[in-house]
Amino acid sequence: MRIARHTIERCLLTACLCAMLHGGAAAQTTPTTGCPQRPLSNAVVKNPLDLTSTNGALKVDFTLRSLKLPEQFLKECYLYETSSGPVEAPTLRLNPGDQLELTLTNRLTFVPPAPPVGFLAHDMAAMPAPGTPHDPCLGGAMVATSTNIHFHGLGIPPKCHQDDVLITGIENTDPPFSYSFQIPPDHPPGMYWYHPHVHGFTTLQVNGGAAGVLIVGGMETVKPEVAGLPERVLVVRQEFENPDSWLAGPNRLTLNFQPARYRHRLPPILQMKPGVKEFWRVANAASQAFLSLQVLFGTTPQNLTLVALDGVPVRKSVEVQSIELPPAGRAEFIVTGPPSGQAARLQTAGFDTGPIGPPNPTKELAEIVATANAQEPPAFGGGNTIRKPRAPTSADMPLKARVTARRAMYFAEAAAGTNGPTEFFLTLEGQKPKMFTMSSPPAVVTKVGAVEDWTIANHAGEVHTFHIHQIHFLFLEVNGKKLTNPEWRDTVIVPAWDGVGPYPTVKLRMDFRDPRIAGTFVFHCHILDHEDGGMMAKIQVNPK
Ligand SMILES: [Cu+2]
Repeated sequence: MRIARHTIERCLLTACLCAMLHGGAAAQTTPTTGCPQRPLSNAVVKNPLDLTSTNGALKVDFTLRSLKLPEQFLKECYLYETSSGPVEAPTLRLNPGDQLELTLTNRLTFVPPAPPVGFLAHDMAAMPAPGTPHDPCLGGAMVATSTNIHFHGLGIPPKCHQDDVLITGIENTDPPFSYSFQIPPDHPPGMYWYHPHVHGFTTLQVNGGAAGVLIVGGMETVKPEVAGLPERVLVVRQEFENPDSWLAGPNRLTLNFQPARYRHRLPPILQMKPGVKEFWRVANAASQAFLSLQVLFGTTPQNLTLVALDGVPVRKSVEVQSIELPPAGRAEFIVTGPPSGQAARLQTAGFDTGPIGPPNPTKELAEIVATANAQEPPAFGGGNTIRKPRAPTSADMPLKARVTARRAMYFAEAAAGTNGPTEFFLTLEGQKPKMFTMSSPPAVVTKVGAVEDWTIANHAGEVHTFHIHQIHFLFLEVNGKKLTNPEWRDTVIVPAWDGVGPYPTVKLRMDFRDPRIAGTFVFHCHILDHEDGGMMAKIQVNPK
């Protein structure tokens, strides 16, 4: 039996447990590798391909592949076949009430030369018995070539074939795997995203580019000011020179796969018509980078009209000059094109990640060029006759609801042994700090109908981000200070501890009232190397 080289390498790490697991499967198939060319530097930025539902349904076939050429960044790509060849990471557009049927064929081949920290501790528990026919709904090997999909932010059930990451493990030898779910008819309109969520390997796959956008239609019915504006979909990703990307190292940002200004590379070009408004929808699909988005004319930050955060329209659109987006955050806003001849740019103004946080400097994401014959993206929402989505209102917000439980938890880091690698923890007060493993028991047990206040502290000298699957929460307070306009979020920044003062905290109102979200799912830090490193916990929501 021929055993693939990566299997041998992995076996050296795992005392050949994985050879038993693979049962020779890796030797039987030679998955086709390859990803399409990504755009070159300094080109005009284009929206990803749109795949739009018709008659209440969207059917999509994806193949996930990888490619690593010498001296090039790793590619992990969601491929969609079109008549003119494969296209990477299209935007999925569905309306509330629509059904998504997505088939994923996993043909990943890339295995990094070194295992992620804590690999054995995390992943052995998920292995099926040797010789057992593989059922992706019973977990998998959870190796670098395993995968699954998380639909970040959607309020859908935590079930295999819908939005589960605890038992779903699709191997690169498995037949096509189907995801099938309904966007709830009362789902808010906005920008969501899909990405792999294989514990221990999420960083690698997302850094390789495996991420795309899902847009729930109807924003124009809630925010009429965006109707008819040219609509841009912008996805910021982060690539690391070292594909063992849980190790910090040189990295760059990309905008719709085009490198942002990096070393000698010139930035992408956003063409706009002078003085004309556009509707921008930006997803931060970086594994580690915090964005502080600004549009500058010369050196002057411009007003941006913020209409939605994390896929939910804000209650009142506001003018801002800077939008902070943690990894996984999304912002939707209106931008006015610069006057003709005016130098302008889209940048991230940098972010202070704390005394021990990684560098997160100012970076130019794109040069904005105002020209009368600009290549504008298509107008948004023209002639759309979807059923009216339910706009979130203050009545939906459990601001005055009876709080059924209060919980406190904290992010913490520690070196393993005296000089070992950093271990990452997310721990409920009163529980023992443990790195997450797939077999960890739920840290929180609650039931449908609960409305809980969670206070999340940061005991580490670097920023963390809190994300929970399946639900949104109301962002109520930072460091004990009430926010004047609490909004729905699914990912939130927990500031770094300065090593001297009290631990920074955020207070969130967790809304478990939706009966669709009964089940077991996860909450974690969305800095993906922290998540892979153990900064995650389970919650079990029992049916009412
Ligand atoms: Cu973190």
